[in-house]
Amino acid sequence: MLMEGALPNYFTINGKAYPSTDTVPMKVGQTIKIRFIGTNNNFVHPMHVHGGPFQVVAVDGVTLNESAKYQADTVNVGPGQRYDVVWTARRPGKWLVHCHIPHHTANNNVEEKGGGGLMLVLDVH
Ligand SMILES: [Cu+2]
Repeated sequence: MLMEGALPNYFTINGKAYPSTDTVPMKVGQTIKIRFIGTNNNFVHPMHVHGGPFQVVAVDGVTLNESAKYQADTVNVGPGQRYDVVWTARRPGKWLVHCHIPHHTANNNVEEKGGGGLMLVLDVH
């Protein structure tokens, strides 16, 4: 993949690049709250979850009123922004949480297991 000039070629979730990111075991019917935090100063990350939409329940540390909560399958997490989303495990499978920018799911062009960077697996049984 063509990289973007002098931009970094590693991106991390909780300090780890896929496939070293933590896999989260879940059972059908369980929910998980994912807190996306844009901890960098340069990038917007369109964070996406496979396997069905999530509900956005808080933005920038403020819990949304019931009527303001909304469904989405991607949130654009900019520098300093925080999104809390709740995702329900609907079906068994390995569902990816990842950034939609290909460069951000690469590990300096030496990807393993089909990806890298901003990616982790929700392993639903
Ligand atoms: Cu990204």
